[in-house]
Amino acid sequence: MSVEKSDFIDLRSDTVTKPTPEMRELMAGAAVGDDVYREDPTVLKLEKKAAGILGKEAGLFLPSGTMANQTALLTHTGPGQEIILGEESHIFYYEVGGAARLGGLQTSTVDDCEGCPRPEDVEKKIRGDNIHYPQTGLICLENTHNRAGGKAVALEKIEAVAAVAGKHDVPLHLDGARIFNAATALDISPAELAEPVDSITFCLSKGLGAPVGSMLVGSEEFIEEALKNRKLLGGGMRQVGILAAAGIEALTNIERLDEDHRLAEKLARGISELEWEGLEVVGQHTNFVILKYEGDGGAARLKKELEAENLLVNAYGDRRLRLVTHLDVDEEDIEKFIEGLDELRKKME
Ligand code: TLP
Repeated sequence: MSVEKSDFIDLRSDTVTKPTPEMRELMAGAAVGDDVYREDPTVLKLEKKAAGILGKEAGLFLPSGTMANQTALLTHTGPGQEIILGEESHIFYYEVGGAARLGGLQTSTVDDCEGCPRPEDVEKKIRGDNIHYPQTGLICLENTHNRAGGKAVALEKIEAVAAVAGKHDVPLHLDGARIFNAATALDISPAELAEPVDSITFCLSKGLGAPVGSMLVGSEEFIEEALKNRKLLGGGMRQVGILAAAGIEALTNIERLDEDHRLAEKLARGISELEWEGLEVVGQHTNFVILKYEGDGGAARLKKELEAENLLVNAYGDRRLRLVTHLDVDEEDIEKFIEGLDELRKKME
C-alpha cells in the first residue's frame, strides 16, 4: 500500500494530513470492543496515554476538537451561566455558537489578540453576587492560539489567568488543539504547560497526523461526567479502537513538531526575500505563517491565483492569509511553494 504525493502543496491547515501506510496497518490490526460499554482496549489505552502526557488523571477520546471543547463546556457549566473567553478564540469564533446552542451559555469576551487575555481583563469580567447577574461558570484559554497566528502562550501567562480563576473559584479550560506545538516552541513539557488548568482538549488530527480524533483530559471525576456529555452530543462511538490506534501512533509525532516549525520559519524567510511589494509576512509562530496582501482583490484573490498554481492556502480575513506546515510537507515542498509564489509575483506585479 502506498500513499501518493499529491500534485498540490496544501498549506491550508495541518488538518489535511493523510494517514501513512504504517498507521493504516495499525488501524486495521487494532483490538476493539464497544466503547460505549467502555470495552475498547485501544481507546482505553489511548485515553490513559493522553492523560499521562498531560499530567492529568483521566482522558476521553472524541471525534473532533469542536466536540471535545463543547463537551468540556457542558461538563464545567450549567445553562444560564456565563463563560469568559477570548474574542478571537476558536470556541467563540469557530464553533457555530455551540456554547449558546448546546450549553445555554452566555459568552463574555476579552481581548486575546496577543494570544492570551490579560488577567486583569478576565478578573473584571467575573460576576459578583448580584440578583441581576448570571453566574460565571468557566474561563477558557487557547494554546497555541489559532487566530493570533499560531502563537504559543507562555506558562507564566496561563498561570496568571489561573491565579484569577482560583481566587474566584471558577474552573479553567484550555483549548490545546495544538498544545504540543506550544510545548515544543516553549521548550517545556506538555504536562508543565497544562498544569495550571483544570481541563485540556487537544487534537490528534492536526500536526500529529491522525485522520480523526481529539482528546479531553482532566480529573477522574470530570472525565466521568464528560462521558455522559459526550454521549449527549452523539459522540459515544462503538468499535472505535481502529481510530484510537491511529491516535496512539500519532502521539509519536509529538517529537517531530520542531521540524514543522523549522519549515514554517524557512517559508517565512523565503517569502520575505521575494520582496513582493504589497505582500508581507506579518507573523510566524510555531507551524503558522501569516501573510498580509495589499494588492487588488485582497486575500481572496491571492488565494485563488495560488490555487491555479496548485498552491493551497487559507484566507484569514480580507487581507491576511494563513499558511500552515505539517507532516505531509517537506523541505522540497516549501522550496517549490516559494518558487511558485515568485512565478506568480512576476505575473501579478
Ligand atoms: N481549527 C481548524 C478550523 O476549524 C479553523 C483549522 O484549520 O485551524 N481549537 C482550535 C484552536 C482549532 O484550531 C480547531 C480547528 C479546533 C479547536 C477544532 O478542531 P476540529 O476541527 O477537530 O473540530
